[in-house]
Amino acid sequence: MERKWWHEKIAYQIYPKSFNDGNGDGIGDLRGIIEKLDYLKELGIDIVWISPIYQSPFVDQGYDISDYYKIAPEFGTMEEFDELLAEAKKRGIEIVMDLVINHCSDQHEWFQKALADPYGEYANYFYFEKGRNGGAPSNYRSYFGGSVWEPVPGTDLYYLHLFAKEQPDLNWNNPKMKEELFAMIRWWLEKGVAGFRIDAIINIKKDPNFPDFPADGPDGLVSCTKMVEEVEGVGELLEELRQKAFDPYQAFTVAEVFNMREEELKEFVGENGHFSTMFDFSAHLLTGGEHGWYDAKPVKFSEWKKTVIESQLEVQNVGFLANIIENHDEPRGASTYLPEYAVNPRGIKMLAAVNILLRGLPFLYQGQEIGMRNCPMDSIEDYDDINTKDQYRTALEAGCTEEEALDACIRYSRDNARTPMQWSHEKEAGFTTGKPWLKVNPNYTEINVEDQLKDEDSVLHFYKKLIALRKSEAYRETLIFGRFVPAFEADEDVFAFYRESEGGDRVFIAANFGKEEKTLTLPEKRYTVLLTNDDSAPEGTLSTLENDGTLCLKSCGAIVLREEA
Ligand code: TEU
Ligand code: CA
Repeated sequence: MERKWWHEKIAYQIYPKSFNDGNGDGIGDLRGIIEKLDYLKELGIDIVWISPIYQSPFVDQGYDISDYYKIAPEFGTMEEFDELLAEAKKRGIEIVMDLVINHCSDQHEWFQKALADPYGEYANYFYFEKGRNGGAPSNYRSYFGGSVWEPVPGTDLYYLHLFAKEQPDLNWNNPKMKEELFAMIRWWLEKGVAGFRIDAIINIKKDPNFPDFPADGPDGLVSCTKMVEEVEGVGELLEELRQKAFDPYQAFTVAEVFNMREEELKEFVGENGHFSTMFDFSAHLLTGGEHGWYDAKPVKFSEWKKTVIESQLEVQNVGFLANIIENHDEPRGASTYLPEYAVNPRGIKMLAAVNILLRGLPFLYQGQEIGMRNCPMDSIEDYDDINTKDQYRTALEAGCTEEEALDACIRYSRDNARTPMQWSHEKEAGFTTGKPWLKVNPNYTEINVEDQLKDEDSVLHFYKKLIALRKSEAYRETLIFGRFVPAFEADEDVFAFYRESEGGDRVFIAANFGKEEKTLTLPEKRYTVLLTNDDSAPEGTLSTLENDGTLCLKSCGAIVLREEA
């Protein structure tokens, strides 16, 4: 595998609305991000992906862009953005923008022009299609519920939206539209951003015949993913995107791809693939229910482990994926992937050790580094997210009580990850001096950056140590580029693996997700403890490890060992 600058980095996702409010209006902003660059640097972050900051009506929190060339006034000005870029560069931090090009906002000039002239040039920037049999052109359900087709007023046409009706899909069969997008992408790269996180990109290829498929729900519709999965040829579009927009600047790209065919992995992230990397969503896919959040089951440790291991083994022969335990679309990792008895600092450190030391590019999501948890809301009114409102409705329609429907949102809402970052135990968690746009998790008095900075044993310090270990001169070769080799796979409570460099250096990582103490017998060698979340075994000692290689791990214990030659 050819080595790239970004392989050795640690990335961090900022959800700007909830990160840090610089002017007291209750909404996070660019000034707020600039203020925290030193904090990120100190943590060991090299790449920052910022969720959309473009001008937007915020129907889907900025994933509905009304002007790709403007900064949303809620977040600041273009001058502030330039300042952010410069300040980040000074600290050796690269900025990655969010690229939302499957759709734009219905307030975008293109769509407004299309509505004004539904048979004109701009209508062809979108999918304006004739209805069939007195109804919509096809029976697809949008990601946010209801038909993907919305009538174009004053015509017998419908326009396509795979997401909300305020997010019309852009027509990638239109060369002119594509050139406008490519030019926009180059404009941002010219400014000095390192690259993009690419939103929902697999959806850009449509079957122009929009065939119906058998319904898969009581609404008589079928998930639009069906068409996305069936249609051929997305690769050609992605290649064109890469060659015309990213390659001239050697941009770093990390794609959000669901519904990829297995055999396409190489084409997507292999040598000369469409993208630098993609998120590994294999674990996330375990969290969904068949019909919605209401019928989703808690993730079982055994399944999660199996999934992560399979993905690691598959990818290492092909490329380098981006590893996450949470993002702005998912509930908090600590609340999702840990058994209840492990949702505490010790268990969260265990999860961190396993996640950060996997092969791949770690992406932390804001607040993960202090172990932020899901935030239960008291009623559906307290939620802001469009997806949550749809899932609540879906649950009720499926016969759930209001309490059950709310319960599903409490477990799976995207707002779980969108509550304001907890900076301190001051009012509103130090996020704002005003009234925050979304409720602050009441646990901020216990879980916040300021307190954790003062506590050497905190989750935050543990993350710092993990990151530092990964980057250290002595272990980087093994922990970044080394192979992933699973160990003790048959033990149903243990997640353990080696990272193995080409030169034969080995680091062993073991975590006991079980409730009971575990004893593992390692090959008879000498070992050095590099890191542990076990307070009784200070770093550099061998106190949990006997001379005969017997390793004792308490419940939620995690240890990183170097195997001596
Ligand atoms: O998400 C794309 C996507 O596939 C979503 O359906 C995702 O599975 C869903 O949010 C899970 O509940 C991206 C963005 O990450 C998301 O925030 C946007 O809402 C969406 O695109 C539309 O731009
Ligand atoms: Ca603000």
